[in-house]
Formats: sequence, C-alpha cells, structure tokens
Amino acid sequence: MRLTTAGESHGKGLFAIIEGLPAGLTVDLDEINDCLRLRQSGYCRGARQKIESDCVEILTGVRNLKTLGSPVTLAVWNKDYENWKAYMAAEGCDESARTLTKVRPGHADLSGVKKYNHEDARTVLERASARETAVRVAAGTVCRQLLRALGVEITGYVKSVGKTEDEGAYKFDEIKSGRRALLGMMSAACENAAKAEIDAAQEAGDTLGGVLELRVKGLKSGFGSYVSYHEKLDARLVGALMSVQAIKGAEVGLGFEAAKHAGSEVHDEIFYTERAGFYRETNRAGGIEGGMSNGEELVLRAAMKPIPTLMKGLATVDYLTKEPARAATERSDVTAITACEIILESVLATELCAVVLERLGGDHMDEIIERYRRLPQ
Ligand code: EPS
Repeated sequence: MRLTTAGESHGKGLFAIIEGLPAGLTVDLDEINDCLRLRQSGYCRGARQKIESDCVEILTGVRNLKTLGSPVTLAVWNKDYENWKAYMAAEGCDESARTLTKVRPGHADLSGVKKYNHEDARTVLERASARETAVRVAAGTVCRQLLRALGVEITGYVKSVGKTEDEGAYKFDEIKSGRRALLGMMSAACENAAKAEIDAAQEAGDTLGGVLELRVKGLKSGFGSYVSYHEKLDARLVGALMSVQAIKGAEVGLGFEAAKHAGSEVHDEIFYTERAGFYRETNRAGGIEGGMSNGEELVLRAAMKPIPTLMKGLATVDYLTKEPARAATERSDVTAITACEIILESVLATELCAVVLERLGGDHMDEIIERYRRLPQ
C-alpha cells in the first residue's frame, strides 16, 4: 500500500491517492469528517480554521461506501482558494502580490528557495505548510478503518504543552474516553496550566510546542522484521511520525529514558502460564523488540516544535535584498498541539496499515481478516 499526497495550502485543495488497498473495506465518511474536525480544533488555532470546515470528498476507488481494490482518491477542498486564486491559480495569476522574501527561521522557506531556484518563498511555503496534514488525516482514517476490522485500535493524547507536563500513566481505554476538549490532555489541572502558558505565549507574540503520546492496541506479534533493517517496525513508525511537519523527535517505549537505566530496569521479563500464554508484567519496550511487534501495546511519543511563524517575528535576512529584516508574519497558530495528536494517530495508522498489508497480502478484506485471525498472538 502506498499513499501519495498533493496540493498547496491556498491552492484548490489537498488530494491523496491510496494505492494497494484491498476491496471490500467499508469506508465510514462520518468518522473521516470527525477526524478532520478534530484536526481543526484546539485552543488558540489560527484564523484559517475559521474559514475552512474541512470535509472529505471521495473521487475514486469506492462504490457505495466500499473500496473496489483500485486506487482511492480523496479530496479536501480549500475554501480559502476563493480568496487566493488571483495569486495562486494554475491557469494564470499575479505572482508579484503576496510574495514572501523575509524567510522565516524554522520553516522550509530558505532551504526551499535555494533548492528549487525560486525567488519567492510563497512558492515553498504553500506546499511546506502543515495544511497538507488535512488530507493525511483523511487517508489515515481510511487506514484506521482497515486496522479496526482486524481488531487493531489507535489512540493518543497530549502529554505536554511547553513546560506543562502530565506525568500520569494512563490505560488505553482511559485515553480513548478521557481526553479533555480544550487541548486533548488527560488532566484538568494540566489543561489549565497549559492554557495559561499558551495565553502568555500569545501575549508575547510567541508559539509553543509539546509532546504527544500514541498507543496501538490489538496488534499481534511479528509485524516488522529483524532480518531486514529497512523493514524494522520501530524505524518505520518513528519515520512516519517524523514525516509530520514540526515533529523534531520521536521515541518508542522508554525511549531516551532507557539510556539512563541498567538493563535489569529496562527489559520486560517474560512469563508463561497455560491460560495466559507468554506474557510480560511491564511494557518498557513499547511493544517492539528486535524491530518486530511483540504483541504488547505499542507506545510511541513525539515532540512537536513550536510553529515557526511567530507574530513577533525573528531576526532574518531578506532573500532578495540580503538586508537584515524581521521574519514574515503570516497569520498562524499559537500552538497546534491538539491538531498534531490526530495527525500523528493518522500517520501511524497509514504506516501500520502498509506494514500489515505487506505481511498479509490479499485482494479482499475477507482474506486479510482470515489471515490475521490465524496468526499467533
Ligand atoms: C494550517 C493552515 C495554515 C496555517 C498552518 C496550518 O493556514 P494559513 O497559512 O492560511 O494560515 O494556519 O500552517 C502553519 C502554521 C505552518 O507553519 O505551516 C492547517 O490547516 O492546519
């Protein structure tokens, strides 16, 4: 299975082609649109979210809400295109308006203009923008629906915002039902503290990032590989998380913390009873050993950097004049941490779906469900 996305932030829309999905998968449009709504939510999002009400349109590969086995094309149209077509239209437009040459530190602007020999960083930021994640959420939700048919579920929550960190440990089902509405954190006290931090950042014309924790329940052992380095499950899933705009770090299980402890404090001892089979009492490995799932819950975390468009503007240089300048200030979010949570769940679903289909093969969902059922726990 392979996902390709296309589209610009202020172009006509965002598009995804998912190739290699089996036939017979029931697509739940309401769930896709709920996830798109979640991606637009969160405290202190930018003004763009007031313009858009993202909604998926399926263009190909589905008939009567069931996949056909042919490529599935999804579209999320940009309402804002109406306001931008004079500067963005493929058919001809005025490129001289809305140029951006005061390249923003932390964004793709400077490396992008140099790489493609552009004069205007607008041409770069249009594709580099995290708006692209709208269609990745739509595609990821289709993949989530395939995984759910096998009994594999994904959830996650916002673990920290700026310096406000939730040190609590939560069970999968608690997370699914317990995320708070404002930011997607688990604790009311943390949400209040985080809100105060976000307010202060906004006041200062600044931005904030945070840490997200993701969980996958119901994945049987043996997905991924210990024989081929490029098929290692941890490498693939961490790679998927790192593919999201603004993610600067990702870890599995104890992650970086494991390096501070002795082996006896890190590895999950193995037990066996006839009733339970092989089992562990801890899951510090985050469900992955030797590049393969081990049947325990997958636990991953990712760190989102603060969005690089700051209202107060950072020191930079104008790309054309070479004069010192303050970086351009497009409208932006103070934080997009809540959106990032559903985005990460979606990219995880997409990569995991690809891994599962590579191992199981099959043209129709029935075959895939049957093959998965026969695998050992
Ligand atoms: C985003 C839409 C964008 C930005 C944001 C994410 O819309 P606009 O550029 O029209 O304001 O709000 O992207 C960034 C902050 C960024 O740096 O890329 C969205 O729909 O998520």
